[in-house]
Amino acid sequence: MDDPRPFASMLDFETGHIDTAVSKSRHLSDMVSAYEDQDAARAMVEQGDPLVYEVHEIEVPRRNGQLLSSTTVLQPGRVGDEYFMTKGHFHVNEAAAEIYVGLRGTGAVVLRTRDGEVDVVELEAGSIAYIPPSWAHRTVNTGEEELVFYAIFPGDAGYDYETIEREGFGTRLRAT
Ligand code: M6P
Ligand code: ZN
Repeated sequence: MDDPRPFASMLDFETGHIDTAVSKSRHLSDMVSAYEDQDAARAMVEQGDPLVYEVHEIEVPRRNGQLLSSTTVLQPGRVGDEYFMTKGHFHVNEAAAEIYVGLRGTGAVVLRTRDGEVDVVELEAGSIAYIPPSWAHRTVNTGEEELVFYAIFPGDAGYDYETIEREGFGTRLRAT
């Protein structure tokens, strides 16, 4: 991909849509193993396979020096008592940090290091959450409306999903 010319995109704070973005959807069938109660997840998949979240990304070259950004629209819902969440990932480039800006809804970012240290940071409209280098991150919607946030991260961050699929985050956010 060529270096882009300067440009501006339009972000709708309500829906999270970005006019220039490329979008992807994740349904529950894409992430059954992320939930503790996998029988409950499979039953929900059979009953219609709900949409869990969409990501709308402004595409730029995936290179050092570029900044990728995206909105995530995470649906409210639960699998058993565990709230809907994103898959979560480490960056392949361990030096790459990330910033989330909360636009709508209420939830949290769950983070962990490779050594298994865990942290949780609240995310709501107006929050600016800082994800330091080397911390895996997953967002969780603990509210009753969509959780919408904008993420900014280095073009060469990369996604390591496998470690989380194997080891999880070491903590789960549940309805009480
Ligand atoms: C945020 C950013 C994206 C990420 C998305 C969904 O928008 O961190 O890079 O893709 O959340 O999270 P995941 O990739 O873990 O499914
Ligand atoms: Zn990331």
